[in-house]
Order: sequence, then C-alpha cells, then structure tokens
Amino acid sequence: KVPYVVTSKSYTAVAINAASKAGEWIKSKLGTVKQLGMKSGAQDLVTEVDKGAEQMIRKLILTHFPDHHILGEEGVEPGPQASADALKEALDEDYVWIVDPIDGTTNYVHGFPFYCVSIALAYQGEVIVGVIYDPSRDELFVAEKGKGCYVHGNRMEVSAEGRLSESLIATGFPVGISSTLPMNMAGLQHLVPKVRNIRSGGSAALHMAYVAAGRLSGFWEIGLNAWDLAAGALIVQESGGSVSDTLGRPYDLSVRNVVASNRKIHSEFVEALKEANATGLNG
Ligand code: 2AM
Ligand code: CA
Ligand code: CA
Ligand code: CA
Repeated sequence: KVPYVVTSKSYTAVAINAASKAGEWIKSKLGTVKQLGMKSGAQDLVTEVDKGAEQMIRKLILTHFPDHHILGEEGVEPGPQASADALKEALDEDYVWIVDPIDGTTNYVHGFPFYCVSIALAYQGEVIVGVIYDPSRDELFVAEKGKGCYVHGNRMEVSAEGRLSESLIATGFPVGISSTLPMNMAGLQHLVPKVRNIRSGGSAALHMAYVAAGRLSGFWEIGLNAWDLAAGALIVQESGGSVSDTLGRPYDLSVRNVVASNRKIHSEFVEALKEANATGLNG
C-alpha cells in the first residue's frame, strides 16, 4: 500500500523535466550575472539565476502536482535555524519536493564548470526520487527508491576500493558558520595521510553523484542542508553506496554533517572522522 510505486514514473518524469529545463537555462545565463547578492556574507552568494531557476522549477512541479509542498533553498532565510524550521514545516506534508536550483553557486559565478540542479521528492520524510543535472557535462543522474540509479539510461555503480588508502575522497569547506570549520580542518588533517588524495569541487550534490558514479570513493562535508543532500543521498544509495552522518547514523533529511561512500570503505571512513574530531578538537 505505497502510493508512489504506481505513479513514480510521472514524478520522476517531472523531476527530470524540471532539472534539465532549469539546467539548460542556467547554462545559457553563464557569465551574464549582473547582481551578485550576498546572504550571510561575501562567501555566501545568490544570483538572479538561482532565484529564476527556483521559480521555473516551482512552476513546472506545481503545474503537475498543485497540492505538493516545495522546499527550495532560495525560499528559505539563510542560517541553520531557518533551514531546520523550514524542513520541519515541510515534513508536515506527505509529498515534499526538495530543490536546490544551483548547487555550486560560487563555481557558477566564477565560471568554474562544476555546479548542478538538484531535485528530490520525499514521501512522508523518505526520499523516493532524486535527480541531479550537471549542465556543463550534460549529465543527468536519476534514482528511484528501490529501482537503482541511471545516468542517461546506464545503470550506475559505486567504485570498488575496499580501503581508505586506495580512496579518492572529496570534501567541502563550510562557510558562514565558524563553529564547524575546526571540525572540517581536523578531518582534513587526519585524512590526508590516510587516503589516496582529497578533492574539493564546490558542489555537495555533484560530489554525491560522483560517489554514485564511482568517480569518487567517498565524500564528507559539515554543515549542509536538506536541499544539498536529498537527491544525492538516494542516488548514492541506489548505486550501492552508503550515506550516514559523521557519527555513522543512517541518512535522513535532517542530516547536516554527511558521509557518503562506496559502502566498502564506510566504517573505516567514519572511524577516521571520529578519531579526527577526538584528536583535532580535544587533543
Ligand atoms: P550552494 O552552492 O547551493 O550554496 C560547497 O561546499 C557546498 O556548500 C555547496 O553545496 C554549497 O551550496 C554549500 N553552501 C554554500 N554556502 C553555504 C552556507 N552558507 N551554508 C551551508 N552550505 C553552504
Ligand atoms: Ca547557497
Ligand atoms: Ca546547495
Ligand atoms: Ca543553491
């Protein structure tokens, strides 16, 4: 008795349509940004393209599902409290679309071609559809709960590395909330000697898609929001990977400190991050 099984095709089709239409429009506006808005400060940017893309996605979704709720980054005041409140309010509804119109706005503004559109649909708090579109490479990652993850029709699978020492890991640097930076630095300091190398591309959602595609062995980041992670979490899980918080608790929409991996390295990865915080913050 799960309603989404019957109609998940159309949910997915709407998510794909919205992500690809918005993505194409975003790419067409590359280099044209006139007004650079700052949210919490000069590291926290928003452009008219972020807002326009979110509007476009909202319209496309509401045309098909007028009674669904939409939680979009640009519809929420900046800061962790406002995000938590907006998520809590959204989750009172059965169907919630969770939208990040541009994940990687800083990259977009600088012309660094690593940004994406992220759209997820949650039913009673559980993500059932996740779509990430990267307009720079024209790559569309699509996952449906229980049905696997596909990129342009090809099934995706996480990478095979079994040890951190063979792993390519990505992270991101939290901005705006100074209390999370030491935790991130401790993780970096502890992990750099343990892994093959570390990357930081500047889009949490695209890092998650790359874990799913086997291009990264794992990814962690502190201080994210539901819209950065919802689609990517399902995409990783449906590709055979694991997603948890930095203490190893299973992913849900309230997770802000994320660890995603190919599953084989997950416990070693989480243990290393725990050690890092023990030594980095207390020792
Ligand atoms: P954004 O581009 O949608 O803002 C990069 O490390 C990641 O952090 C991106 O996914 C980026 O999403 C996100 N990010 C940027 N500014 C942030 C902020 N002030 N708080 C939380 N996450 C942020
Ligand atoms: Ca942002
Ligand atoms: Ca984001
Ligand atoms: Ca964004």
